Amino acid sequence: MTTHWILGPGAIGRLLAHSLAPLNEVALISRRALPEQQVLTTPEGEQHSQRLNVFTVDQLASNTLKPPGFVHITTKAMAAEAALESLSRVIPPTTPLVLWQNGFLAQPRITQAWPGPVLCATTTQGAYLTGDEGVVHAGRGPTFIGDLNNQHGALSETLAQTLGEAGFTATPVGDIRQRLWQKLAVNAAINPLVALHGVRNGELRETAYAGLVAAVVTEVASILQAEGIQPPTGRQGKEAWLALVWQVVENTAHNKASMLQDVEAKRPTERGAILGPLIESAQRHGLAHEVLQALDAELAALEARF
Ligand code: KPL
Repeated sequence: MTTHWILGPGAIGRLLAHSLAPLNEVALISRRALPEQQVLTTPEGEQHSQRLNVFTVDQLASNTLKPPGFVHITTKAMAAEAALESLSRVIPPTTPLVLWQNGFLAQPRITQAWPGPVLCATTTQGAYLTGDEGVVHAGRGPTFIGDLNNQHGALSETLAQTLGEAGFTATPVGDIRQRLWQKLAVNAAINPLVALHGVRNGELRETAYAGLVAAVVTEVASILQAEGIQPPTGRQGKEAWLALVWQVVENTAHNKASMLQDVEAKRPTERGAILGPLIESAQRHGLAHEVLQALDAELAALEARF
C-alpha cells in the first residue's frame, strides 16, 4: 500500500486526506496539533467522520514511520519551500513530491532544487475549512497532474489513477506548465481586485470593476503571449483571455475568492505567486505591467497593516 504524506492541512490538504485515506496509508502533517477525528461534508451535504493520522512536523521526527511513496505539499504558495525544508531531514531526497500550489512560484523553484521527481497538480476542486475538524467539499472539478520537464509521465499516470480511485477526476498531462499559467492568468484578473475591493467574484461584472478587469487582462494577455502560453479555449489573444475570465466570474459568481478570504482573515495573500511571475516576466520581456504592479503594491500595503 502506498503511503501518502500530506503536508499542509488546509482545505485541499484535508480533502485529499479524507479521499485517499480509505484505500491508502495517509499522514496529514501540520505545524500545530489537530484533532484526529475529522469531518468531511460532501457536495451533496452528507457528513462523513473519519479518523485520520495527524502528525505535527516535530512528532514525525520522533516517529519511525515507513518512508512515504508521495509527499503532497498543500500549503499556500509562499509557504511551500519552508514546509518542504521542515521535512527534508525525515524523507529520502528521492521521494516524489506533488505540489498543489496556485501560481507559478513554488513549482519551478522546487523542481530545480529537489533531487527526486516533482509533480505539479492544478485543480478546480472547491473546498473550504469550517474549523480544526471540518472541511466542506463545495464543488467537484477536474485535477491535472504533470511535471514541468515532462520526465515523469508514468509517475503522473500512477498518481492520477490513485486519485481517481479516491474520487478525484484526475488526468495526467504533458502540458502542466501551460495549465498552471492559464489558472494563474484567471487568478490574476480576479483575485487581487476582489480582495482589494471586498467583493464576491460576480460583482466584478459591475461597471465600477469591469474596466479594471479588462485593464489587467490586457497586460496579462501580452505577457502570456511572450511566455508562449495559449488560452485553453484554443482561441487566441486578449479577447480569448477576457472571455475565459468572464466565464470563470460567471461560474464562480457567488464565491469569495481565496485572496479575499486571506485578506478578511488578515493572512498574507498569494500575490507573490500570482502577480509575481507575471511582473517578473513583463520586466524580462520589456512589456507594460503598470496595472499589475499597482495591484501588487496595493496588496502589499494592505498586508503591511495586518
Ligand atoms: O481560483 C479561484 C480562487 O478563488 O482562488 C477563483 C477561480 C478566482 C475562484 O474563486
